[in-house]
Amino acid sequence: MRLPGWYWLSCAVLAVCGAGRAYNLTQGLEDASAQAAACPARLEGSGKCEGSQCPFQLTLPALTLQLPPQLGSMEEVLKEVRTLKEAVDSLKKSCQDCKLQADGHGDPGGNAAETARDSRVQELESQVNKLSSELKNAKDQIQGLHGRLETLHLVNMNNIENYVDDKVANLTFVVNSLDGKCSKCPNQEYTQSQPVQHLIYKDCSDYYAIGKRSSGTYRVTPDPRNSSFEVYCDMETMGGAWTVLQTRLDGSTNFTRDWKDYKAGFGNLEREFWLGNDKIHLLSKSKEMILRVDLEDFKGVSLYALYDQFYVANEFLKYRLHIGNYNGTAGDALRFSKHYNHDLKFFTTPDRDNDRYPSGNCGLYYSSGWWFDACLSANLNGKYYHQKYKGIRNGIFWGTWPGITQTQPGGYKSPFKKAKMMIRPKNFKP
Ligand SMILES: *[C@@H]1O[C@H](CO)[C@@H](O)[C@H](O)[C@H]1NC(C)=O
Ligand SMILES: *[C@@H]1O[C@H](CO)[C@@H](O)[C@H](O)[C@H]1NC(C)=O
Ligand SMILES: *[C@@H]1O[C@H](CO)[C@@H](O)[C@H](O)[C@H]1NC(C)=O
Ligand SMILES: *[C@@H]1O[C@H](CO)[C@@H](O)[C@H](O)[C@H]1NC(C)=O
Ligand SMILES: *[C@@H]1O[C@H](CO)[C@@H](O)[C@H](O)[C@H]1NC(C)=O
Ligand SMILES: [Ca+2]
Repeated sequence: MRLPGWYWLSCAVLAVCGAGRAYNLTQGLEDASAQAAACPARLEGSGKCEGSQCPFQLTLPALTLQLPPQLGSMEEVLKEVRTLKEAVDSLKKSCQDCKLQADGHGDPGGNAAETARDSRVQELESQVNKLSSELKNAKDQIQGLHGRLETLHLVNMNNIENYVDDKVANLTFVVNSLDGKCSKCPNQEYTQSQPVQHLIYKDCSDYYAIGKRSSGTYRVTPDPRNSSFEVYCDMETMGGAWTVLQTRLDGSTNFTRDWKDYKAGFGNLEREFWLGNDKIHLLSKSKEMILRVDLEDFKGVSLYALYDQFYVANEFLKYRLHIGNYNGTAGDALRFSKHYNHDLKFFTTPDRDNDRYPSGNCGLYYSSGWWFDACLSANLNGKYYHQKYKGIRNGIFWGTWPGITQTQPGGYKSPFKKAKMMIRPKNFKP
C-alpha cells in the first residue's frame, strides 16, 4: 500500500501544511514527512467497494495562496494585449475586404500596396500573438513558482513590468498607425457614390465627414466595445474636426482635483473642462491623432503648438503621454529640454505621485493633474489667475511663451487667459 507517500506529496505540493509562512518548495518537501501527522488533509476510501478498484476521496482544508501583487497588473496587460489582438484582427479583415473590393473593381495599381500592407498586418498579428503567449507563459510560471519568487519578484518584477509596458505601448502605436491606413478602402469613389451611413462616430472628424460644420457637443463612440460619451467639437480652427480635450477660459472650473476626477473628467463641456483620462485614452487609441494646443495671454497674443502624434496610454500604464514632432508658433514646451520633457511621462495628481521628482509630488506642489517630469516646462491644468501673481508658478504655464521667463518687477508671474487642447486624426484632410 503506497497511500502514505501520496498523502505527504499532496500536502507538500499544495502547500497546505506550512500554515502562516511563505511557501518554499524545497523546504516544503523536506518538512512534509515531519508534518504528515499534523497535516489537516485527509485521504480516505469513499463508500463501499471491493478489491483494489476503490475510489478515494481527498479532503483538503481551504487553500490560500499568496501571489505577488503584480500578478493583478499582468492580468491588465493581458487584457490590453487582447484588445490589440482584436484591433489587428479587425484591421486584417478590413484590409481583406478592401482588397476584395479593389479586385472586384479591377484596380491594377493598388495591389502591390495592398499586399505589402497585408503582410505588415500579418507580421503585426504574429507579434501580438507572440507577446500574448509570452505574457501567458510568464504569468503561468510566476503562478507556479510564486513561493520561490516571493523574494525574487521584489527585485525583478519592476523590470519585467517596464519591459512589458514598453512593448505594449509600442505595439499600440503600430496598430494605431496602421488603423489610419487600413480602415479606409483605397477606392473611396465606390463607397462615396452611395449615401454614407456612419453608424458609429468615433470622434469629431466623423461628424465633419457627414457635413456637420458647427462647433458644439456631439456624442462619440471611439471604441464600440465601450460606452459612448459627449465631447465638444471645434469645427472652425484650422479646418475644424477637432475633438476638444481641455478648455480654460474664465476660471469657472477648479482644476485642483484628484486622480479619480482626472480619470472620469470634470467641468462643463461648453465652458471649462477636462474630458477625462479614460476617454482621452480611448480617443487617442481609436485613430492616429495629432494634438493642437492653443494659448492666449491677457495682452491678446494668441499662439499655438502642433504635435504630429498624440497618444495617452490606459490607466494601468498611468496614462503615459506620447507626443510626436512639434510645429507651430508657441514653442515646444512639452519637450523643452532633456531635463524638462513631458513626453513619455506618467500622469500625476495631488493624490497620486507618478512624477520624476523624488522628494515630493509635483501635482500637489503645482495644484494640478499633469504629465509631470521633475517637475515642469508646461502645465495647462494649473490654477486660473485673472491677473499676474507671486510665489510658486502654479498657474497655467507654457515655458516657451515669449518673455515668460524674464523676471518681472516684484517677481510677478504672467497668467494665461485661454488654453485649449484638442486632437484630430492625422490623416484628416479639410
Ligand atoms: C528553501 O529551503 C531550503 C531548505 O531549508 C533553503 O536551503 C533555501 O534557502 C530556502 N529558499 C528560500 C528562497 O527561502
Ligand atoms: C519602443 O520604441 C522605442 C522607439 O520608438 C524604442 O526605443 C524602444 O526600444 C521600443 N521598445 C521595445 C520594448 O521594443
Ligand atoms: C471602458 O471604459 C472604462 C472606463 O471608462 C474602462 O474601465 C474599461 O476598461 C473600458 N473598456 C474597454 C474594453 O476598453
Ligand atoms: C479648488 O479645490 C481645491 C481642492 O479641493 C481647494 O483646496 C481649493 O481651495 C479650490 N480652489 C478654489 C479657487 O476654489
Ligand atoms: C509646419 O506647419 C506648416 C503649416 O501647416 C507647414 O507648412 C510646415 O511644413 C510644417 N512643418 C513641419 C516641419 O512639419
Ligand atoms: Ca515624486
